[in-house]
Amino acid sequence: MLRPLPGAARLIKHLHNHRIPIALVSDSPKSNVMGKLNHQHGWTELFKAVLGGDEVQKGKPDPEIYSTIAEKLGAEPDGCLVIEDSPTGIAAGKAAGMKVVAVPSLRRKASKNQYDSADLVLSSLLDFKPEVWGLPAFQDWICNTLPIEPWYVGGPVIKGFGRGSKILGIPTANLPTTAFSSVLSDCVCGIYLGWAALSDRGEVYKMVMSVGWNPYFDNTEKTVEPWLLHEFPEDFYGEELRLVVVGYIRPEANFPSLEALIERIHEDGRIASSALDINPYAKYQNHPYLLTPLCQKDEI
Ligand code: ADP
Ligand code: RBF
Ligand code: MG
Repeated sequence: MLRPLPGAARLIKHLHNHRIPIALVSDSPKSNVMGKLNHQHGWTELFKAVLGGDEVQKGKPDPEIYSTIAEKLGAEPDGCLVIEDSPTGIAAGKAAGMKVVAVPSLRRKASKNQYDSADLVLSSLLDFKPEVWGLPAFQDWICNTLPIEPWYVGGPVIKGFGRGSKILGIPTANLPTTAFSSVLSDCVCGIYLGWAALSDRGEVYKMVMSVGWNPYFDNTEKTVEPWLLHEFPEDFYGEELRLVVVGYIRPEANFPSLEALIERIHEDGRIASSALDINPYAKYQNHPYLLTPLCQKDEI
């Protein structure tokens, strides 16, 4: 079964609750689209119209599919906002005279110029700000953070690029990405907050972490790099690290200087540190995943 993109359910429910008409457009035949939609509980009723590739003469990048859906919605093209992940879809939306927000697919390292004709490129739907487009703003951000469905990852701390402490003065305890490659490929690159534990020590720490390709260093691999907000007297390579990731802060970014990157990471640390004191985040501090010994992990 296909899983919706992070932030998709939140977005369509929000728009529906505010009575903003939404439609689904795809190059695939309508029957395929409906099949997929029916697998997402309660989604079919949220869309005012659905249009499949078999219902128009010309597919994307031709504007026909978007012009047709505007007619079905009884909307003027310049009053429509398209959210697209493909370059041909962006071209179709623009040719139809609509505003287009590009949200490139999660799995690839984005090569930006493919999306240049979009009005805005986002790294994920979590960064979509409806008020920019004259739509009602989300009300679910708390203390500059967005609560997410928690994810749980863990593994032995491995050697990273040897950069965190040396270049930034900020150590990040790298995890082996092979251990949870499916979680990793499904999650949005960005900066997150949560709780961390080194399972042999029986203590839980606040943490803030980056997930992704670190644009400033232009890595070739997607990594998970938590900075534990605690002073440790020594390294802890090889120890079992558990993370419960509870909220999102921002997309990964590039910075004009190393100092600007460092300053922003410290700001992320302050944001995480104060947000984690309150619910819905504080309650996860006691989650059993954090301190359960390895051999019992499968039973949670
Ligand atoms: P690497 O590139 O090998 O990850 P870093 O310079 O990022 O090296 O340092 C990370 C290491 O520093 C961790 O693996 C851990 O052993 C140690 N460390 C000490 N304090 C912390 C902390 N507060 N948060 C994360 N790692 C820490
Ligand atoms: N690297 C980037 O290139 N862009 C970022 O926006 C970014 N944000 C980070 C936020 C946090 C909280 C942390 C801990 C790291 C961040 N880094 C970012 C990653 C940093 O580049 C990484 O720690 C180094 O690559 C060292 O391995
Ligand atoms: Mg590191």
